[in-house]
Amino acid sequence: MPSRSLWSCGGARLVAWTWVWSVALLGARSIPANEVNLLDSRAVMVDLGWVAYPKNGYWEEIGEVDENYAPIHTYQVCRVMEQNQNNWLHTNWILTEGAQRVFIELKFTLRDCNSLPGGVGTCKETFNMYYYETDGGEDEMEEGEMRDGPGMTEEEDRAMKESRYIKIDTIAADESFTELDLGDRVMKLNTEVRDLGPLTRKGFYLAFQDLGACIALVSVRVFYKRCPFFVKSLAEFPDTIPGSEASQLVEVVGHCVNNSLPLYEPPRMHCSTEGEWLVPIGKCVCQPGFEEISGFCQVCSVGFYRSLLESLTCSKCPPHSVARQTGATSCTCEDGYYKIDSDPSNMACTRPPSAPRNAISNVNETSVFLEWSVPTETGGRKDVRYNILCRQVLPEGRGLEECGPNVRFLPRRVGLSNTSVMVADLQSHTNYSFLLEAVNGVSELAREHAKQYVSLNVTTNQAVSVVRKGHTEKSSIALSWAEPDRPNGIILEYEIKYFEKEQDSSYTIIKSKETEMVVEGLKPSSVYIFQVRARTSAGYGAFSRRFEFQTSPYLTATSERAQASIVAVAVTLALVLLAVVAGFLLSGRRCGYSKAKQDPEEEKMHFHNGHIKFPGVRTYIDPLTYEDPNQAVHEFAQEIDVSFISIERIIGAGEFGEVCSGPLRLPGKREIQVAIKTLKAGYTEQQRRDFLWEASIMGQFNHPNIIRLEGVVTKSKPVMIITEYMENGSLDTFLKKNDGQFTVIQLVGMLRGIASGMRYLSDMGYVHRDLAARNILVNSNLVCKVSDFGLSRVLEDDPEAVYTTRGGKIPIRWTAPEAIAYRKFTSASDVWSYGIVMWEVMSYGERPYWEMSNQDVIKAIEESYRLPGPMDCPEALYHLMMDCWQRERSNRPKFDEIVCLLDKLIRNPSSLKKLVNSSHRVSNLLVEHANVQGDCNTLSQTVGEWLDSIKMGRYTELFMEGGYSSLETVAQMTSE
Ligand code: ACK
Repeated sequence: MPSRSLWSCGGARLVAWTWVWSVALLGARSIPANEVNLLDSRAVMVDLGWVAYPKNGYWEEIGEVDENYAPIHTYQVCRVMEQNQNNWLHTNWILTEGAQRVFIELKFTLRDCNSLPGGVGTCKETFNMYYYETDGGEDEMEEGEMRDGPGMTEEEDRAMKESRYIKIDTIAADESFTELDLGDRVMKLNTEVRDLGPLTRKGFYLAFQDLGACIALVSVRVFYKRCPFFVKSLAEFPDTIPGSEASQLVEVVGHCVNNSLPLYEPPRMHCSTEGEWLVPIGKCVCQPGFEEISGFCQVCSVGFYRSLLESLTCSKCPPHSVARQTGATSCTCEDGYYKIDSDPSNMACTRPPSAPRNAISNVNETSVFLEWSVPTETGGRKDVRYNILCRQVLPEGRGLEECGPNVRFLPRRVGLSNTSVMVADLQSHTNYSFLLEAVNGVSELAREHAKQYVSLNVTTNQAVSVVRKGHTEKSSIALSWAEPDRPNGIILEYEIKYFEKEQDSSYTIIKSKETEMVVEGLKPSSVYIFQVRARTSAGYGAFSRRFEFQTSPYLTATSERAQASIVAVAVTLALVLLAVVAGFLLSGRRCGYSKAKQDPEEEKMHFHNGHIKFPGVRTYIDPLTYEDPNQAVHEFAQEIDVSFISIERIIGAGEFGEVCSGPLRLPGKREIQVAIKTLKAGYTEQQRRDFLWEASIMGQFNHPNIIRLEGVVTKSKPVMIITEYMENGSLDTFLKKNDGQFTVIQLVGMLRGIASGMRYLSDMGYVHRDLAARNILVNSNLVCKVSDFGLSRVLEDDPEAVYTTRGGKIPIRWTAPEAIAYRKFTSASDVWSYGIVMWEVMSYGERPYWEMSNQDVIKAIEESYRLPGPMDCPEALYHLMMDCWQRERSNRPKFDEIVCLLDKLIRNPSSLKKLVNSSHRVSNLLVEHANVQGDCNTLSQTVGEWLDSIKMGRYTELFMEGGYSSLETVAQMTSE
């Protein structure tokens, strides 16, 4: 094959490469559909004509043909033996065609300097790539201008032109070749791609600067990416050039084609800088009267219809309806059948129901209970309701009169859904006639048809009209009443019902055969309510209306004394309780993690279930307690209209779809930046539920160290969860990126924030189960917020979580031993994880237990080994970590104690000066846990000690008698 493969360089014969092999190695070029070439040196059939400097050119264009006799152009330079090389090669002007970001793909071979005989000193193994943007015209750097500036030396002119160039990168070879490779005919072709942007001019030049390497530029391809014309769900999206920023998304509104319409909102897609269409929102569907078949909208046949955009296909007309033409958007009812507007389009046409059946009555006093059976014919509908017409039968055959407004119908007179009604407050001893009518949704439309009734005749009982008060004493009242005027039978007895006024939840009934009696055993000076009713063989009549009578106001000496002693006891108790509460408040919140006196400035706390609670903290509600998960979502999360959100860029990948960011503009509120978690298309109902689960949990929290939920988008697709935007992303990555950049106080501040968020969660009764730096987000002010409530119950979404032998996934390195062993997840196991987060923070994102296997980690913990103190970690913090890793979970500090201790350390920075003993920092070796307690003790006082400490020791006995024998029980005292 060709002879140019050998060349001579600086006197030494250097075999640079056999370019034909390189070309053969390139293989056939197939360009992806989303790439558009602006320059491809391999596609140029004539000389490339690039400009080299120095003039006589160390960069040399070599034109040859490959094995298929296709011409190829390469540029080569090999000045490895000379000092101070500065050889430039400039391409021709490359038009951007409107692209703001372009990609440069270089294929080249490079000689290994070590393999050169004696050239090592001057030989280089890299070269530089530059660009220079210009619109062309007068600003354009014409070919040859590089060397021909008027009135300048060639050197000056060149320096001036080169200074316009901006460096893209230094290019090094992944693989360089030696003479041996040539001997073995092994070609080491390198491919490097760089991107360039944002570009603002019409075009640019590329330049390659050689500083003394042996290079062959085999191919240079410059291209941009675009999102190609695309049809999705009947929506067309045009060819789109992406934005200029690396992760920018360009929103494109699609156009509905072929008898289709947008469903809910115009279809949108997002064009990424990689030339991919992402995050589809909305879609087109066939218009009513059409259905989609093989990507086209086709008209519905006769007898079929399609009315709703949401339905997919044309449906057969429902029973008792017809569609006589093609393309029907609805069907019409047959004669005698009807439909109302609210009937779904797929519902049959229906008729009014027949009459109710088997009506019966049951009289009780002046009430009547009416009951009946459902009609035989419901008319094909489920919305059958019943109406009652009540009429009084007038005496002496004077006919019927509609019942007055005083008669009550329970639950109501019309629109009854059950087959019974109670009619109350009728006149006593009177005849009534009731008509029961069955109606349904289409009864109104079918008015021409006679109503269908059943009728019932009823006679009511009679009530006592007036009750009078007789002689009254401090504990008794004499009552009398008149017999009803027209009893429907012989009166067998009277019932007297009474109760103390406003205490009608309990009452007393006594009986009398007479029309008078003395009611005894009443409280002095108290108002009582009395009612009387009569009983005949037909049953009880109605109770009389209520009568109020009061007993005499006379107190005996003994009763006064008793009352005084009750007051005294109550006052004493109140005082004691006041003292207790005051004691708690005055003594300040006990840090619980140090015996030092409390700081009077700390917030006031309530005691609840043995731990301190912020006032007003609610309890977390497990969304599982909702039968319908959608209800839980909407109970805790606000629905946001998708039009208020703009997706601007992708910030990561979540378990269910992309995580994006962009502004949220709620009406009447200022615009804020939000993170948008999307649920990818094609999800199952279960996935949708799991995805929205996080929102149902997050929406219950409101704390500055818990990621805030802005709302959800569930009414359009894709389903989204919108949260506040955290500029610095997740804590582990953030720390790794900023290794060693923060002061200890800044790090402790971050830890304090996380502990405060966790204190809030534990007070709410929520156990996180996956607390780790990767699940903490950081904002621009370094505020850390706990996040990832996704499936924290099952941890499916955490790549760190692995399946345990007991089933369920657990992130071993972060999890307390009892949670790994028998899934005992509590706030105390969250405290263990918090200790690991402390370690992650203090070691700037190092992986806990490094590359040890999960099994080794479990074993080491079991054998009482723990992580060593991170480099430069204050001893006080390491003590706290070690306490979080106490085997016995009750010995671990509580989150409120942790917050308290961290606050103390922040207030007293000198306490952070002492760093961990170097013996704790033997590289990556674990250390044995020695139950380090330092100066931190948990609440271990007795009630007596505690009362002594608040100068109330004399009440110890009282507390013991009251059953308050431990501080836990004291803490559970309520204000009552
Ligand atoms: O480490 P990161 O940048 O922070 O990458 C992940 C990615 O999305 C997948 O979860 C980032 N992320 C999640 N939620 C938010 C948020 N609210 N604000 C900013 N970035 C977020 C996370």
